[in-house]
Amino acid sequence: MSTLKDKLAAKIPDQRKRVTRLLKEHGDVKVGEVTIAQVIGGARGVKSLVTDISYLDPMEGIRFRGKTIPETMAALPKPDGKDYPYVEGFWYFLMTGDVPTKAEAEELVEEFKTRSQVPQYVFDLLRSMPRDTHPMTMFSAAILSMQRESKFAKYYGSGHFNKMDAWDPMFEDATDLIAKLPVIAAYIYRMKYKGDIHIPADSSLDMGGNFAHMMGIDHPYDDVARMYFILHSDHESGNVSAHTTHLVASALSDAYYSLSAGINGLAGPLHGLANQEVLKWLQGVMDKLDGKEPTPEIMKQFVWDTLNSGQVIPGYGHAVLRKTDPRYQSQRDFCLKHLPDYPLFKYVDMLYQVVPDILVEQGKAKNPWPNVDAQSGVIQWFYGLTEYDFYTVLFGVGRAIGVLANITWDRALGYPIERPKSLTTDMLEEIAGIK
Ligand code: HAX
Repeated sequence: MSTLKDKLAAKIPDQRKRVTRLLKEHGDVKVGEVTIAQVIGGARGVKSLVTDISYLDPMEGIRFRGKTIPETMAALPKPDGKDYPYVEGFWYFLMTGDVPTKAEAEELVEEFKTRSQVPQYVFDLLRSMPRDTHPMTMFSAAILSMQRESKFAKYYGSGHFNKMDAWDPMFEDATDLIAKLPVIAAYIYRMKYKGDIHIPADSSLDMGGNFAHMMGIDHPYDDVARMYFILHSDHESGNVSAHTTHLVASALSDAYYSLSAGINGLAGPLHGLANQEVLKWLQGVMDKLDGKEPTPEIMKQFVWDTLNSGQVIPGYGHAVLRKTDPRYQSQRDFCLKHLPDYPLFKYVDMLYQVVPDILVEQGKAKNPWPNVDAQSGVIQWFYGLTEYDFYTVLFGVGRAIGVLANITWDRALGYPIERPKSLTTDMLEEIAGIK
């Protein structure tokens, strides 16, 4: 048994006690009320999920296990000479809430290598799909195709399933998946965009380093990968990809079914696909300007034209956040350090200067500030990854870390099948007193 699994096993009983006490002794205490606007409006703000892995404060932004992004990056062990932490150590941190030592993170690096072999049939499946299939469709299909490997599903079908032990095979599936996802992502990328010429994994490298190597992009792209996977991992439980993964897993579907479903949600343009949309939109602006640097006036006009044509400004606004997303800020800091004079970064920065005021003037968006997706594409573009329809796959590799940690804990705490109640429009009218 690995050190991480031992640690997890030791933590689960206490957490079970806390949850059981809340349920049994305080189950009737109200946590809020639900309005008709919330029922119709996508359950916005309804407090009906629980997770200890991350928390999103509207003004402060995300905290992973209680730590802000800068605190997380500073606390976690890093490979020698690198600026960003081991992704494997971050997985340990999300799972346990404890910062691993460098030795513990490196032990996981080795363990991930033993789990990273992707079955040949996954590559065969990817190769059988039309080459112009969206990479998110390929990514989701690849994950789903591996469902036959699920240890959780085998355990469930073994005839001696015990709810109290179900976290163990879920943990196994989750770890297997995270170890394989960068290999699958890099394979899709090189098959679709790099002449189908593949670069074998380098077993001396950690996840971020190996991903950059398999993508064929030099340092500091390894640090970009570490930063990117960590930043995109978790954003509490209500967002579409996290909630979908949790919802599907609540039916005791295994991690493969659940993650594939969550990835499909991430592929929506109002969610993860927004990062591709930002770059597509910016490229459109650049083309129209024929490479000339835009003035704020010209940029404002493009923003208004987009809004007036009925579209949203991708990368701006958020369902929970009410300030600049610290994930945006973190990537902006990276840009200021590594690519301050890059023209595309200047476009992105000019958007930051003009969009919030325009969204406020338009008066619709509750949050006029940029989210994570407004800044991430420019970094990828700078390092040669200009195929923007691939960006959401990168997001998906990162998001998997958070949602898989969550569904492992879902099983550890025995959370039940999710089943909110629906009403009819007639009933809402009666409740409103208009019928
Ligand atoms: N541009 C134009 N209009 C916007 C807007 C934006 N960036 N953000 C919100 N609005 C509009 C909404 O479309 C809505 O209009 P209607 O009343 O006509 O329907 C109105 O403002 C109120 O919306 P809201 O309450 O502020 O926002 P929601 O919680 O409904 O939606 C979204 C949150 C992120 C989906 C929204 O801000 C949006 O569409 N943003 C652009 C797409 C985007 O960047 N998505 C990625 C978000 C982060 C993420 O999940 N990453 O994966």
